[in-house]
Amino acid sequence: MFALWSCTRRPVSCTKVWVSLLTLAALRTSAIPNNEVNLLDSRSVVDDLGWIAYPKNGWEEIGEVDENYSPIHTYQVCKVMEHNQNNWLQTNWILTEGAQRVFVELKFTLRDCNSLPGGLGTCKETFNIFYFESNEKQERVIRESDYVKIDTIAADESFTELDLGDRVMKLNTEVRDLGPLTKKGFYLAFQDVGACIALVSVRVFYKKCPAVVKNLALFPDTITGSDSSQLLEVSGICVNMSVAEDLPRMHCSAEGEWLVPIGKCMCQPGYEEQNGTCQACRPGFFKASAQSPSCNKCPPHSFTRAEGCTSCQCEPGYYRGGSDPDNMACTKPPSAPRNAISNVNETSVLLEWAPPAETGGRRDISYSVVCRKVGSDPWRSEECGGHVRYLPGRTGLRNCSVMVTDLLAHTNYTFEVEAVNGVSYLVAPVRRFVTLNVTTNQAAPSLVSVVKKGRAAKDSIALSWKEPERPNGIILEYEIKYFEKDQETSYTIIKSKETEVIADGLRPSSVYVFQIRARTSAGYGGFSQRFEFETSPYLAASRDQGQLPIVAVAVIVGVVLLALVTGFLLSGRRCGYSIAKQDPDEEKMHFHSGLLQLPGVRTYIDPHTYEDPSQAVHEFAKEIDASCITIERVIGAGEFGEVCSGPLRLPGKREFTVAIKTLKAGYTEKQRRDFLAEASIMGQFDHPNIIHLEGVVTKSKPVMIITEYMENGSLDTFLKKNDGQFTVIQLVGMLRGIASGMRYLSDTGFVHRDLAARNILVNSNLVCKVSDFGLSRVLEDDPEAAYTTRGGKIPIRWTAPEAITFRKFTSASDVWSYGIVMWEVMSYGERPYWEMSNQDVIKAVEENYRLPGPMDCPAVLYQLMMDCWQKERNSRPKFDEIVSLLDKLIRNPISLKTLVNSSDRESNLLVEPRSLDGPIFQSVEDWLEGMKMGRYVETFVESGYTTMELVAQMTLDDLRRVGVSLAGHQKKIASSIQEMRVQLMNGSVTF
Ligand code: ACK
Repeated sequence: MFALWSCTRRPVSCTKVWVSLLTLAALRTSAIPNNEVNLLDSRSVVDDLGWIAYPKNGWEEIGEVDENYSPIHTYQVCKVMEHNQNNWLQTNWILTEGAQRVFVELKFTLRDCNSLPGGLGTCKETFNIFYFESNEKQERVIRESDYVKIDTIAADESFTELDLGDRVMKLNTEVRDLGPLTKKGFYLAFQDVGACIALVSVRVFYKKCPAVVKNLALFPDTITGSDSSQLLEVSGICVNMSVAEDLPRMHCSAEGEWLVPIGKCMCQPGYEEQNGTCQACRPGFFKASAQSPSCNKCPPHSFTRAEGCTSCQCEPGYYRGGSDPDNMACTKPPSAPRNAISNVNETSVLLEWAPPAETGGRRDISYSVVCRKVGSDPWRSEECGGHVRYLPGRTGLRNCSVMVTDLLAHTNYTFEVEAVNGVSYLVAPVRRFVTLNVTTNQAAPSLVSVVKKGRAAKDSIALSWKEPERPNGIILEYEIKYFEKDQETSYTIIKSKETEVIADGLRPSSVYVFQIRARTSAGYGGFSQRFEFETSPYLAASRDQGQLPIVAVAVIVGVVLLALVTGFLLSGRRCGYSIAKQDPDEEKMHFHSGLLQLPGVRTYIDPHTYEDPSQAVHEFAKEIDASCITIERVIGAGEFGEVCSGPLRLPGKREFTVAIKTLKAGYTEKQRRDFLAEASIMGQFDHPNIIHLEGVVTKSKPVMIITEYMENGSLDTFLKKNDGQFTVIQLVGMLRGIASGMRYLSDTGFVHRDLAARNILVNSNLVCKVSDFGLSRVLEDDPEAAYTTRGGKIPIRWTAPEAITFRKFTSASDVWSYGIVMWEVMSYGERPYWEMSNQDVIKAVEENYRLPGPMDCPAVLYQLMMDCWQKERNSRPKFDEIVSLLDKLIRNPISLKTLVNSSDRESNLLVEPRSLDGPIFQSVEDWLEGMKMGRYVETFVESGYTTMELVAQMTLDDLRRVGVSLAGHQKKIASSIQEMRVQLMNGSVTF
């Protein structure tokens, strides 16, 4: 503590002003903010301030030192006892340095007038502050009138004698601003009018926004504006190696603060920001654009070696596509597509393939297809041309498939499927493709489009139509489907070889819907659009029309009867679907809910047609409680799991052994469905030569199919094990059983598709039963089934050529397979075509070569095999004919005595087909006696039927005429004649 000011000379008017050391210390240490620039600071002046006081006895400069002995300049005045005080203190010229608004910070102490004894009348507690602007230093004292008043300053805190005693100093700080200043400098003046003041410090400063780098832009020191609310807009300058994205700007407020930054600078490509500067990217890093915030590591298969790179270079063998971003890895073209397969459907082909093994690191793989037509010279091919259509397109294919349509029928094509990606064009001309060779089939006919209504009666409508625009072959027949409008579930189909037909049996005044389709050897075309025609009203019928039905009925009855007899004699079919032949060229069938309506014939129902397959299982298979079954032994492995055997104990029934097919754990829903589909199919059959289904276990796990147990397992293995052990009659008996089972299947409309000795089971009595219905329609489970060029899986060696080539699976193709089974049986399980490849088998069969007769095979049996292998499927015998023939052979074992010529069974050589000499029927007498019909010998001879040649031509009427009146005898003799005709036709008998 020390005396700042003592006025000992004038003890009454003077007052001692004490300033606490603490306060002085605060004065010294208070730092100046960085946005203030001092123009004057009385505290920092070492020498006298040299301000002018007038009158001279007014303000007085008093120099003191603080505790650090640093000088402190104060101006004091304290003429409180005297009247009319007007003491001025003028500062030196203060340069504005360009500031238009400056601040004056005053620190002062002021004596409380109340604390002064007797001085109250004149004592003041304020003083005034003025300024005067000038561009140069004034050599004179400025006139009072020249000053501009800034303010009257009052003390917030004044002090008293008591305060002094308490040693408490009250320092006031007041800040005033002045402006707008327009001149180079100015003077300040303090006017005292009778107060007791000590001006401890005067600081004059202006405010600025200090230089700053913001958003990579440098904003320089900026003096604030003249107005307290003014915002100065300042443009920044981009730092080194940076560029302005949007001109950077900031606003300098009157308080010296930067506000509202707009725009920014960004480091140039190859540079990144670090602490407000732009630094070059290191080797191995890059920055492609100013917009990227920082350098990035080079993406895979690329590099940089220098600093400041804007992109990375691809490693050798890798490329960057035109539109690939710089941060994407360098990539390669893809390898060729894999596993291409084709599926020919007439003149269309579906090409499918798997994506390439090597995608080159890209996802933009697309495929294109090149189609070439192969002519007679396989080395020369031509592009397919514009008529070929590609769905969805030829190039730019995103999926691994394309449908190519409108190809030429019976033509060889080569398809190249190429995989390309976004860098393939950089590596041209290297092409990576997979090739497919395809031969088209014949196309089905196009749609019948013109259908005309002819004469309409009350119960019939005559129709005629035009041949389809593109028959694509010879039209074999038309199928006319019709039904009463809104009664679609019950419809009729007429087959006709003509382009006109009369649909009869209709109801009067009713609208019927007609659809027609054509068939060629390639199959059916699509149905035409629907045509609606109406029958005439009943009453409107004319007399002629009215009589017509009677005539028609008479004619039809006649025709039907005739057709029945002729059909019986000619076709020999037991359960065909033909119920009435109106015309030799017409065939009529009625359907209800998709099923052919024939009394006494059960039609097989495909379980796949059920929306809910489990419904099919329970409709055709009995649910068995798992507790009734004991699995004792594993007997083999099926596609879906193990095949076991064990006893089945059904309540109230004797225990017996069954075969148990299990569905292995972890199956998918589809596998379960497919597995149970076998039961749904098997459950529909009831025949001694079809494996019998006992039931299914679906309510517990494992899911099981329970069938009868066949002690000798599958036929092929059984025969191999027992090579040469059976008599011919035993073998024929086995074949008869299989044929009988197949006859039953074909009668129900079921096509097996995988008939082979491995799918026949044999029981302890050598009874053979057809099995394996599970996936026999898709053949996925047969190890013999191989993929064809059309994509389907087919057991080539057992399958008829038309089924291999255009998937024409019919009972006739089953007959072909049956011929192969015969061969397997007669050769004791030999592999058909031995070790020939599937391709060679297809080729050989196509060239009309056939398997040779097995060793010791009766000629008649080999002839039957050869008949089963007729190229023309309609020429093959039907299963009922086969059964009859085998029955005959069993009854007449002598016929089996003639064996195949050794020339026909040269081992490992296929033979060209030719007719074999079969057994000879010697006389009509022998023949009739043979079937215990000897009583008719005489009548036959009397009627002129003296030779078997003549007998073979007899009709049912002829039989009646010669006196065979009993229906049973008629049937017996007629069926024998029919059998004879078949044998004559296939050459197994001669006269
Ligand atoms: O040749 P296998 O003994 O006869 O071997 C196969 C195996 O299971 C896989 O299918 C045998 N197998 C299949 N079903 C039956 C059945 N109902 N009775 C006896 N064995 C059967 C077949």
